[in-house]
Amino acid sequence: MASSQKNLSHYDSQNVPDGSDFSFALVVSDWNKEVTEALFQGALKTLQKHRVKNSQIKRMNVPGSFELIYGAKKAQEGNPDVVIAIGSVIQGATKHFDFICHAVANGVKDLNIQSEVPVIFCVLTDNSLDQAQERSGGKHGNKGVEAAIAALQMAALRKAAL
Ligand code: DLZ
Repeated sequence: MASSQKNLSHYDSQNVPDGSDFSFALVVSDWNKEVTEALFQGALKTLQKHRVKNSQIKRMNVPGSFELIYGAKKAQEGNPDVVIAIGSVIQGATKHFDFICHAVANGVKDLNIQSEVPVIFCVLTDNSLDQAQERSGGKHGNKGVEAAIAALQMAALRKAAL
């Protein structure tokens, strides 16, 4: 179902791994700051709610979503359990949108292949600021919350015995 039809941030807390032994690095893009800050706050509060210690949450800012790739790579070097890359790309009049969206999605995909530290893709790719606001604390929830849940699940998966 398309996210336009429901709030994707509803989840069952009982099924989320306890975060008290995990560490996270959140890399936040400055472009469309109002949106990325709301995504960051959603992720931060969700990690805290699931008992991640403040001392185990690091934040790093980068200028734009394109720089999330380098920022996330740098964050992986600190060996947190999981990195969350947070950005908001909004369609403009040119093809810039497509290039940035593809680059950051592929860059994050490559980092997941190359490193043991998973990187969660918390990058909104919207047609308008309204759409971005609806997904960063508006009627369709907050993608930052969903990213934090995914990060907790990946941290638990990483530590699980196979
Ligand atoms: C240049 C640019 C444009 C036009 N739009 C966005 C955007 O909507 N969201 C975003 O995160 N970044 C944007 N940027 C900046 C690029 O991501 C990048 O920071 C610059 O091209 C410098 O490498």
